[in-house]
Amino acid sequence: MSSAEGTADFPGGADFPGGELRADKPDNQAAGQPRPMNELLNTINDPADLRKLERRQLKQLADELRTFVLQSVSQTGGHLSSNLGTVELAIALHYVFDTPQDRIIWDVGHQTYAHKILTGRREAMRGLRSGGGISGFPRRTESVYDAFGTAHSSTSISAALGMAQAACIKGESRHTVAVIGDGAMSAGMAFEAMNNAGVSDANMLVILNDNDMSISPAVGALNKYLARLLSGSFYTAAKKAGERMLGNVPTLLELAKRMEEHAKGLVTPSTLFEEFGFHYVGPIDGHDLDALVPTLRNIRSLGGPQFLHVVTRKGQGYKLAEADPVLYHGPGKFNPAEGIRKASGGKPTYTQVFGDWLCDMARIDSRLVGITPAMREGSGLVRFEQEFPKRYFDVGIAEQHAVTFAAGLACEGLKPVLAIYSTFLQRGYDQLIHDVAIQNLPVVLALDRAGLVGGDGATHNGAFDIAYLRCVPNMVVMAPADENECRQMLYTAFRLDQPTAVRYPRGSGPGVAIEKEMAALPLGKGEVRRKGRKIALLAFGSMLTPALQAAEELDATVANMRFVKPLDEELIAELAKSHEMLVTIEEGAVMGGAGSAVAEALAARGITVPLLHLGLPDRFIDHGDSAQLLAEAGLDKSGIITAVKRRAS
Ligand SMILES: Cc1ncc(C[n+]2csc(CCOP(=O)(O)OP(=O)(O)O)c2C)c(N)n1
Repeated sequence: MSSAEGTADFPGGADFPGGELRADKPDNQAAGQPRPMNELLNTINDPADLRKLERRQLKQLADELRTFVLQSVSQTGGHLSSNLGTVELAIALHYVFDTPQDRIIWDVGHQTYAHKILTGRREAMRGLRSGGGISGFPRRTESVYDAFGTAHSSTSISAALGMAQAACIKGESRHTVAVIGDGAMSAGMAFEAMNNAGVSDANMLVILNDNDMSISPAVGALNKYLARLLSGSFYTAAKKAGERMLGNVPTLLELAKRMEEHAKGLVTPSTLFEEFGFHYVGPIDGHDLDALVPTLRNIRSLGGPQFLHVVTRKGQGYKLAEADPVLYHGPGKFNPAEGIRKASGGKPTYTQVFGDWLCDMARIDSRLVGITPAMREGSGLVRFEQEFPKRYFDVGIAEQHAVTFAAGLACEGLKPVLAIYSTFLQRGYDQLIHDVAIQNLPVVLALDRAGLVGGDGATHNGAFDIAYLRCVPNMVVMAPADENECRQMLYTAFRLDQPTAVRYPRGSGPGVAIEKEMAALPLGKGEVRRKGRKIALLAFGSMLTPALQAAEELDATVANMRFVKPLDEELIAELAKSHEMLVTIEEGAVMGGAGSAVAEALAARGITVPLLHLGLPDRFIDHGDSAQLLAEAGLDKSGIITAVKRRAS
């Protein structure tokens, strides 16, 4: 059993043979008597309750909590592997630190379910990620224990440093802790913060939660460095070097040798973080409460920037997730005893349409290279990596770098296709303007999750790309109305000699047959899909389907605009002349969006016509069911009809 709905980060759903629950046996359970369900967990309504427990009880609590997380996520969908990996860490942090007075900032925040459950949201987990329910990420408005709102990665160290410095300035004595994964640690922003924090005397602790995974296997030199830190041989060498250091007074020759070793980073495994000015402790087992609790207590008594390296395992305690943490990163609902089962049949998602196009195009044109900032699965690049490993680049969680890296490739005559979520391109905006657009480089941006994403909520909605892209000179921006148009637009984009974005929504489209044959669309041309009277609906991308439905009742003309930029100004002028009202409809922020572009075009030609702009309102849209959220925003058939009738009356 599985729902096709995974997290927005991840599609969810694939075949897996029968599963098995593996909660590690609690200590005293071996003796016989089964315990009441959630015996301890049910007594924890906030961390003060947790701090009343004896240390020896924490293991039982961890077992109960882990089982609760698994059961809960299997019923709501959400992030699983990462949350099974942070159970002990969440317990130890709230046990040792005086939360909420002390601040814990979770990076990304997708791994905070145990933290949520321990901080008064056990029952609320039932409504996780659904309309009106709690968020899948930390939210300051949701709980005082959520010290900082997150969902995009690698912000925790900066925020923690800000809070630690604020405490200093205000003369408040408290601890600030950032918990960051090895994937998130690979982003430039994390290092910018380390660079800043290391020379401060801020009392802050950075905990590196190292599970050797991003969503898919972690990539990059930092990852290799961390692996080296953990490798036995490196430790042995470092230990021996340390022993020699502590031995007899060294000769000059030995000193010179040690200096060389030190310069090479061979003497102490903590070189990198210590060179940044942090006091490094670790690595320790992040599932061993007997190691975590005393270590955190010790560190709590130290001043200045501290760095604790903990090693955890994604999916810990649930066999199937341990074996395939990628599959269980962000599943939909599933039966824990069976594991995730692929939802059979169904329409292809836009992500799949993109992935198939990429492979087909790569076969035709050897200049094509594919780039993902750590979203291989979510962006549909799994097959491309297998078929074209040398032309595939996972650059880590590094959107800024990804954009400029694409620019570099384009400078040398390659044709980079950057697969990136609309929301994450926000990170690479200056790079897009400064490195790609000013130099008019032919980079294709395959913008997935453009529009509302559902369960992941406001942080992940692709609401702003139309507005932030269309104002950039040299950009071409297209929005496909169906799957086949998506394929043809990607092809069109690839053939252009300038930066081009194709923005498509999460999930599947109307189910139009996909033509294998690729043909370029005329640049900046829309098409009339239905002829009606008085009212013309100008639909962009995904909004064509509800526009056509609404048009039946309104007897309206419907244009599939296809291009946000360049706009089909001729078509707009024509429709303005032949209709009494124009209605623009887009799945993007209405302010500065495609509708604004239409208004600007009309104004530039001195055409006045009653105009109605439908799109996402000027407020952040929370998590919930995508279709319902669209309806609430008035972007479904009945919303369009109501808005048009209201305006026309
Ligand atoms: C800026 C940004 N890019 C991409 C993502 C998508 N994303 C969510 S979790 C994740 C992996 C995080 O890996 P890590 O920090 O190691 O945490 P883990 O899940 O392994 O505990 C990614 C890439 C994101 N949230 N933010």
